[in-house]
Amino acid sequence: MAGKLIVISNRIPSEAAPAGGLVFALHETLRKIGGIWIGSHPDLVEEPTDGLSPYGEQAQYERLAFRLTRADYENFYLGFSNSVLWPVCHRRGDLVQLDRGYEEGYAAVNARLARQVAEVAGAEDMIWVHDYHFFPLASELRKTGFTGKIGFFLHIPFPALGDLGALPRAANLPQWLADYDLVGLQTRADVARCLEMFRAESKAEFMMDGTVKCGSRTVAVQSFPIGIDVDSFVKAAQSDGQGDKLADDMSGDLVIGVDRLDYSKGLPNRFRAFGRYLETRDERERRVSMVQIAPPSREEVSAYRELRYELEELVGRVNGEHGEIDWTPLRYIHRNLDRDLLARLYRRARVGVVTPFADGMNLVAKEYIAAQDPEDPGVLVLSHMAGAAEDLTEALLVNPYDIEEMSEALKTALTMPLEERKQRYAACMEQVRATDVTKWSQSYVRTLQKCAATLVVKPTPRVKSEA
Ligand code: ADQ
Repeated sequence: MAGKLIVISNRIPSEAAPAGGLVFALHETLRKIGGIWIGSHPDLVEEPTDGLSPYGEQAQYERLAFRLTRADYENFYLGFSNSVLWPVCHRRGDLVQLDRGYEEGYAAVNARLARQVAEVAGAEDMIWVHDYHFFPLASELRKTGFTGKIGFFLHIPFPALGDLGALPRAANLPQWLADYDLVGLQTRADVARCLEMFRAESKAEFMMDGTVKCGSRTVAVQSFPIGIDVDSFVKAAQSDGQGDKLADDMSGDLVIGVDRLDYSKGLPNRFRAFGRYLETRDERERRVSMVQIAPPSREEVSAYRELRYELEELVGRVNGEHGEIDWTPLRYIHRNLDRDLLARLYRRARVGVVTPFADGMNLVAKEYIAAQDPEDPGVLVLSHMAGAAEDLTEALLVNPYDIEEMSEALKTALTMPLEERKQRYAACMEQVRATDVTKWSQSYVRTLQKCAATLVVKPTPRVKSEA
């Protein structure tokens, strides 16, 4: 690669070798080829500050942070990113909260960040932007005169055309995306929705090579299903360690769910389905306990607080109706667990339940599979609406709106013969390996490198301000 790779994501870890997942993949990519990782500093400031500053470990590549003010956090992060874009992408138009302040905050942070990135980016460099917080970043970078390659990867579902109508007029998604060279999405279904959006755009033309020309720019749209760091997860699941007490304390067979506390994850229906399963189960069968690990997130947004109350009430109802003195059927734990402990819990669980209404991919589904003992694997019950379902077709696929179907799937999973469990596990594991996160990042970077230089208009000269 002639220039350096610059990765931009909202979060940036401070430590040298973060464990697992996306953060691991980006770290490994940068460690091998060098470059810069830019993300937001976790501490808010009162006034906007210019320039990026070094953040955390600087060993094999540079880490730089931009600063968000308290107002940016409200308007850009909680507001436009998480109260407009997140619900639109997760088919929850009813939860969208439009506010001119949110729009202005989102535009201002993206414009400011673009100016700061332009300070450190050379024409030969390649920029890889992550997620919905930064849809307009390429447009803003182009305004500064940056002519190098810019790629985007959306971790969450691409919205359906009908849902895009909930976005304010100023949110020009087709143009924002056309200013990238490569738009990476999780699944083939996401690509289809993105192309549908361009099809509805009068300026867009579909080229012979599959790219989309929109105004003066051409963009490639492809799916790159993200995965996990498979080998390290397999190893973690086999590790010895403290903390398995949680599983030991649970009666009978274990069903596990692990999700950020988010309305897209379908938790209330999952709890209802487990309650329904308990209602219909034969009392003489072995007891089944479910543990749901759900660390709170974005609690400043009202929809998230309301979800928490709803879940607490449901847990009380399920345990009240079905619990015994020596048995709490549903445990609901509100905190982050150590990754190795999580992996061991997955391995102990007879069933993993992943039942979102919408999810870009869902790494928990892949982690659950990777953690299983190939000789005695558990069964994954997976919503067909999670991105992961596109490839994990041998999981027990369910409709997350259908409580009865999910309750029956729990029963099927809990009574599945060993041979069928092994066969389903092997098919899923093959897919989990095929989408290992290192392959994912390598494949994205290679594709971006190969993207033709597509800038058709002559750029305005880049103004480099004094460092
Ligand atoms: P998320 O919505 O955060 O990610 P997911 O893909 O499931 O969803 O990843 C969550 C990660 O957090 C997993 O690695 C999981 O192990 C971990 N985690 C969850 N609860 C935990 C807990 N209590 N303790 C410790 N770890 C916990 C977004 C998109 C997804 C997409 C990913 C990656 O919404 O659809 O798969 O990005 O692109």
